[in-house]
Formats: sequence, structure tokens, C-alpha cells
Amino acid sequence: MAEATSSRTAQVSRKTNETAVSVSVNIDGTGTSKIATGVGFFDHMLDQLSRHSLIDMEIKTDGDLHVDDHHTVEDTGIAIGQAIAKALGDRRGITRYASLDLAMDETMTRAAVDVSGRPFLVWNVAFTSPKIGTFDTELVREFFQALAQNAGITLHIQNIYGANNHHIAETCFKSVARVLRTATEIDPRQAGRVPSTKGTLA
Ligand SMILES: [Mn+2]
Repeated sequence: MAEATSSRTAQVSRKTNETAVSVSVNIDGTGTSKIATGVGFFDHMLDQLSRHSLIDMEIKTDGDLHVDDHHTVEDTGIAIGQAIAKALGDRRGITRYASLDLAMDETMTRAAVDVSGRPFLVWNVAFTSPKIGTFDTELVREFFQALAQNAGITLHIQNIYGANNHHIAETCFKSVARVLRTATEIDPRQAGRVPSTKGTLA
């Protein structure tokens, strides 16, 4: 039987005509990150994702920002998702499920995750402004779609209420960070088993 607590780290490099992305993750980290995507607001959000998931992340993206931020955000999400999936391996011993209501000032956002191997995003978040500074709010959904698809997780995100668009976006990243932390943690009672009656989450 594989050791459940063997190193859960991975590195992914992905290059297209639009972006070059390099991502390293350590699932069992301390929330330390080094992030440079060229998009300031996105860096701030990814910093939250690492800090509150306790997944260490090194992320470097060189994207076609002269077009807009879309490819940079989506492709960074793809690479982070791929790195998390690779680091989780056969998902042996994980807690698998988590959900959380996360408050930030006037905003409340709920996230629920099943680290299932089955990619799915349910997105129930409405922004009231198309922009946060220069950042397109519609890209927040694009990021989580790419993350869920490539990490192989079922992810539900619902903004319950809120007024400030920066807070709405930030609570999405923080709540997802917290549920990812819990759901990917090793549950000692699983005793190294894959938490599925099918016997596989791959
Ligand atoms: Mn902030």
C-alpha cells in the first residue's frame, strides 16, 4: 500500500502561443507563495488561495496581456489545477469533502468541494460591476472553471450576499482555499484508503 503521507508536490509547465505558465505546488505546505502573473489583482487573489489553503504555490505566467487578461487567468487556472491533481496522485487518505460559509465585512460566500476526480463547477455569483480596477470580474468564473476542470474536483461557489465587488471576488478565493485545505488534508481515520466505495477517485 502506498504511503498516504508521501510527498504531495508537483510541478507543471504549460506553453501555448498565448501564455507560458510554470506552477509548483506543495499540498502539505504552510501557505507560502511566490506569484507573478503580470496581473496585480489576480496575484492578490492567488496569494489568498495559497495562504488560506496552506498549499504552497510558486506561479509564473507570461501571458499575452496586450490582448487582455483572459488567457493569462484561464491558463494559470489550468496549470494550478493540473499541478494539484498531479500532487494528489490517487487521492489516497484524503478527507475528500468540505464546505464553508466565509464572511468578509458585508459579504458572505459559500464554497463546497468534493475532491472526487469528477470535474464540475456550479457558479452562483453575480458581480454588480464589470471591472475591479482594470480586472474583468467575469474572469473570476473563468479561473474557477479552469481550476475545477483540471484539478478534477466538483466545486460549488455561491455568493449569498455582498455589495463590494473586490470583497465578492476575494471571498470566492478565500472560501475555496479553506475548503481545499480541509478536503485535501489527510484524514488519519481513512488509514491510507481511497475515500470511495468504488475504490478509486482517479
Ligand atoms: Mn483584498
